[in-house]
Amino acid sequence: MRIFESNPQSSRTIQLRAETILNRINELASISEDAVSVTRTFGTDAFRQGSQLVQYWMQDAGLQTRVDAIGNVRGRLVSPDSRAKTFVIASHIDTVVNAGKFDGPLGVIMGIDLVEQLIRSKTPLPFHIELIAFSDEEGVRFHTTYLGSKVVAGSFDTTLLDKKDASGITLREVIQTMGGDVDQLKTDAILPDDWLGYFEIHIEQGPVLYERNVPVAVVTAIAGQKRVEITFAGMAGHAGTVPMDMRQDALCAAAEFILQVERLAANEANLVATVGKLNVMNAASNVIPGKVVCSLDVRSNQEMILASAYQELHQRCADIGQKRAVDVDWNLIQETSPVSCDPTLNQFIEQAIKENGFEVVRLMSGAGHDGVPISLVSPIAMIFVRCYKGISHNPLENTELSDVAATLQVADTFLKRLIEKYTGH
Ligand code: HGY
Ligand code: MN
Ligand code: MN
Repeated sequence: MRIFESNPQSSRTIQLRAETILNRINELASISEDAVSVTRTFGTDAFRQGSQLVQYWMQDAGLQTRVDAIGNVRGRLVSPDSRAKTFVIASHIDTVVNAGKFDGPLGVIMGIDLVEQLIRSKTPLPFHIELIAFSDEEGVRFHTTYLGSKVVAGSFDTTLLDKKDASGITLREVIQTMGGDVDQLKTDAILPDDWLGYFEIHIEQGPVLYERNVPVAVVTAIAGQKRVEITFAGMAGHAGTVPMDMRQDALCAAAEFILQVERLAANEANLVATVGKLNVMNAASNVIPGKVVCSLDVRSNQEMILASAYQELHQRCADIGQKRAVDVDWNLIQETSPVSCDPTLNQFIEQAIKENGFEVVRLMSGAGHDGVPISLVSPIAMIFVRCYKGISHNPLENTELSDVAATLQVADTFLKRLIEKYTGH
């Protein structure tokens, strides 16, 4: 049975598809919370505007769409077999602050294109396909990641509903403002028995493909991570009158800790650790900082290394606080274990990479992805796409047209082979 009638693989067609994808990337990137950067964080007006555009593209492709209670935009292509399982193709449309254009949207917009080809070719599907634009992978607003994919995976923690953002608005209020019903969160999950698999296309966000001059890679695993919020509480004081040996300087305590974080991670392979946020409360140049809040992000693809680094940093933080008479409040915000991608799905991806004449590169992901919570209920697979010097979470983030085209070829082949396998051909 011919899977694709019109040949989407012809280079002209592929080129046109890739151009459309890049145009849409730019169109979505033009929707932002501010005029100078790409920022669309969970539940903001810009986020909702972006979601509406993505939902329009999904509808235009011929999908039945809906927005679920957590704000995921979902498009469904049903199989003639009502008992079929569901294969999810997804990524996220929320961004970090001052983001690049590709982290998240590339996977969603390419997913729409891939499914549109299946619709156009009238391929009878042996499984349902659900395309999902997740609403909060980055966790910028509430400092908790994967809110959208946790709802779809059925692991959303409803105690988070009362979590407040920096302006004191709760997650519950944001969901309701977006028109969501928090009582729906449970029913928005895809049931464990209904999952066939999960597939995400995402920029590598690292330098390997750029250095090796290869357009795509298959992802073998996703690193585990722990995110902590740490409050250093010392004693605010007059910068001119308090002798140096009598100070309880919260910022110096934090600074000593931050350098210890860097030193520990720099000396341990398979470990990265970052302090990305630092807030000096009631800051003034002539005031000894009394209270400082910082973030800590620790990651490893090895559970043991992650756990021992976390313990070590926790202890060092307490020791610094004790030495400086600064109280330390250590608040673990979220943690995920390292997850493996599915070997069977990865074999299909590797086969598709070879069939299209590319070198097979296998990469572990240091970045977290929505496949992490999904991996608890479904086999997951990811394709990484080369990006400029591996730069991401930065406006310089970029992927070339030719790499989008190469990824389309590989992803088309991957889906074609998967459909053949489940159609029994
Ligand atoms: O932080 C990450 O790993 C991802 O960008 N959410
Ligand atoms: Mn991402
Ligand atoms: Mn990201």
